[in-house]
Amino acid sequence: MEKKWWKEAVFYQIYPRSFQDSNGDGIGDLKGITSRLDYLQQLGIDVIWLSPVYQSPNDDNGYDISDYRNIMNEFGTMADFDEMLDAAHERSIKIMMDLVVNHSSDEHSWFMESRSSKDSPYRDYYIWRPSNGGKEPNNWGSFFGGSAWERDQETGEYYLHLFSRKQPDLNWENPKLRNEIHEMMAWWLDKGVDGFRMDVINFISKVPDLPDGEVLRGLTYGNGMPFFANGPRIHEYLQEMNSNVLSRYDLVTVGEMPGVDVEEAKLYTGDHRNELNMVFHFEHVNLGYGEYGRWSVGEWKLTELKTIFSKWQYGLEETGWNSLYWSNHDQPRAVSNFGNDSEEYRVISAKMLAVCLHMLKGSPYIYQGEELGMTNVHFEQIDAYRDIETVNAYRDFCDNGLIASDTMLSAIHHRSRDNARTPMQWNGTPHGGFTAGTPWIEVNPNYTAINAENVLADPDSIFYFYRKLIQLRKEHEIMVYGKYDLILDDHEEIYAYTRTWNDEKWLVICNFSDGTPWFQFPDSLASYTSAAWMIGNYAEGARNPGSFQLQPYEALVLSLK
Ligand code: TEU
Ligand code: CA
Repeated sequence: MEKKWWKEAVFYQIYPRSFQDSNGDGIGDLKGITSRLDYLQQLGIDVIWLSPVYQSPNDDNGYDISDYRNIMNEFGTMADFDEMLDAAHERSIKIMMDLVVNHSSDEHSWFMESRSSKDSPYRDYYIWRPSNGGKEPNNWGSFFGGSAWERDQETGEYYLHLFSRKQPDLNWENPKLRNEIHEMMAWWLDKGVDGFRMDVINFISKVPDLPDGEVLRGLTYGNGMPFFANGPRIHEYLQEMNSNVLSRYDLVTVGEMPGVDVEEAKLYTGDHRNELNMVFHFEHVNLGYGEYGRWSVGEWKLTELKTIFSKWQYGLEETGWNSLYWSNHDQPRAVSNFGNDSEEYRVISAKMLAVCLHMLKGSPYIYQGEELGMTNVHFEQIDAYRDIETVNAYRDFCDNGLIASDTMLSAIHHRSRDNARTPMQWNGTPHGGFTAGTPWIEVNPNYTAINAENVLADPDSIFYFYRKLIQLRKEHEIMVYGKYDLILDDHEEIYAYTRTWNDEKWLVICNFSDGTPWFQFPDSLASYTSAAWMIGNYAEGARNPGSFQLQPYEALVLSLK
């Protein structure tokens, strides 16, 4: 197993729109981020993954890019970006950019050229098809509702958009387009950025004849996933990108990949594959999804979570590398989704989740506010929501009666992407200190209790607990490189595993319940006679190997001898 800086690093995701506003317009910006770098340095993170800051009409908050080489007006200027990059580097913090190249904005000059005529030299930068007897070219639905095709008036043909109609898919079959993307990436890397998180990068190769997808009961549109997720030329495109651009720099890459499985991930991240360093898979965040995906909220079992994580841990043991995350800007808050956000258990369960994730083998990602234990928001009115996916889904599912509106609102409380997008809660002043103006989306009303100022003043806080975990990672190679082994596979409350590195063995025990189950050393660990405490979310103290009772949401790590 090769040692790499990005395996040892801890990542922190910033969603710039919601991080820190510096000029009172209610929208987070680059100067705001720069002003908070000391805070991040104090936390101890190594790399910032910056959600998109490029020029964009913001149909999907920057995931619709109209100019890849300019900064979004609302976020500031290129000079502000350069200043932020330098200020981060001065603090030994790297910047990983979001790269959104499955699609652009319909306001990108390429698309405006492309739609202008069938003979445009840019026509083939996008995916155009004639109508199918007056209808869309195929039955695919878009992720944000409706058909994945839009008829364009100029030429009467349809263009493909897997996301909103303002996010036309780029045509990677065209070598000229691929070359443009490579040059743009090199331009940013030459500027000094340290890597890319690649948005839905496993969608860029489509099965060329674009066959119809299966239509689920009650739905209007078909599922195109089998024809564009991990498509026929995906590995060729990534290897080409690697040889033309990535291999020329010391950088980190992570591909966001809905629908990826561990076998595919071995190909994407395998040691001699020359593709990417890591992927983001969706298996654990899709737990409890039902008939209508995230809008059907079901139960999940701890054994399911353990099975998923273990499959990925063992699967990428010999080759490749895992990314580890509980949440991001598309997911509910970690503590609300996987822990317990009640007043009684919020802090303790947030710390337990931190232990569970950071002790796994892979590179951990912290989503902004996770270090405060920020929770889901429960807006009472649909009008308070801003996210295009949430707003469209409410319309689509409620208008035709597939889901009753109060059931839908409750699903939104559990699963809306806006749970992650309410502003960072910096202090107890109005709007949580995020802005002096009116925020683009309301702050979670619990900001008076849950905020950065409070956690910084409390030595026992979630913030300092994360800091300790990050510190521990710097001091103990076992946390990065140690082999993972699951124990107590069938336990429904406790997730326990060991890490092994040379002659060291660590035992990680996490109680995912509010009960007080007994932990019983398995036979495989019977030869160990002492257990030194490394970290835990209850009082410090060695444990005697054998059996002991856990507190609600207790997590502890023991070094066995
Ligand atoms: O997300 C891709 C994706 O498939 C989902 O996570 C998406 O958020 C949606 O919930 C599907 O139901 C990426 C970005 O992370 C997301 O913010 C963008 O909206 C999307 O791609 C399009 O660029
Ligand atoms: Ca601003």
